[in-house]
Amino acid sequence: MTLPVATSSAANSVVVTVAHARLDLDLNEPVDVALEAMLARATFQKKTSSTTATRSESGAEGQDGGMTATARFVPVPHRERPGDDAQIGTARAFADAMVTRRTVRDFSPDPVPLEVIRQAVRAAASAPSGAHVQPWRFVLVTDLERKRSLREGAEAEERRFYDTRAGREWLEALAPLGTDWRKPFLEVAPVVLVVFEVHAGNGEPKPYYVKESVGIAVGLLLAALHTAGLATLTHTPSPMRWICEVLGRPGNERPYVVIPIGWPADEALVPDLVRKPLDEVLVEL
Ligand code: IYR
Repeated sequence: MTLPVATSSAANSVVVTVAHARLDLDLNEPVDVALEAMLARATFQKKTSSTTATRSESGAEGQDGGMTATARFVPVPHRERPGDDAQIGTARAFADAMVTRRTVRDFSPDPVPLEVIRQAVRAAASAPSGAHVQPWRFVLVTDLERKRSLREGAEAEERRFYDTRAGREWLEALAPLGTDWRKPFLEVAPVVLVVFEVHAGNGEPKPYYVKESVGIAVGLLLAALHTAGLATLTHTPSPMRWICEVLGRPGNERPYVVIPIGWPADEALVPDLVRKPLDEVLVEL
């Protein structure tokens, strides 16, 4: 049997279309691994072509009870299974690297390569999200005027917080961190990345588990930036609605966290905090 075959290629992949089945050959992989994965996908698609999953996506009544979307399923991207020792070593090295991360409040004004931030956002945006809606927006601010506006807005809110809203118990909990209403880092740090939750409206679909999804994305973001050698601070002035206006964001976007990014100032100090030991935070049943 002769099948109609067509190919096209981009920088890192070749797309092979065989009788309407699209197969991607990933040239980032060694050729034998890429070919094996492509053939596995071909077999998988053949096996599942008559049983492709469908699911109801809205309350609109149709013959099958609602609109249906067909998900295309592909095999899990191939990854070699490491041996136990190598795997434990990798996990330990990652943990060792992450425990060296400290929240920094005194930044140098030295610039950072913006491509590092873009790649960290790429990592963040790979996070899992409710119904895969990806309800996040990352706004990268380097413009001094905007950073100054962020500082002014935040300091106005923080004055109210420290003067009246926080209450004694909260202020006592914050005392070891040495924070106050002043937020010079919003102006001094070369980059301020503001992360927004994206809600329905303005052409965006209804998201699910927004805080969980954006929280996971921010975790990946902090890990990526730290791995790249940069210092970060998670800043959450409350309320944060005013930030939409300062940054010209639409009403369906809600500020989630403000992250100054840069190098620590030469004289920067951090509180000498101790992390809870593993046997306190991990319960094994
Ligand atoms: N948002 C204030 C207060 C603050 C609250 C918590 I919880 C912190 O862990 C740190 C600070 C501020 O940024 O100063």
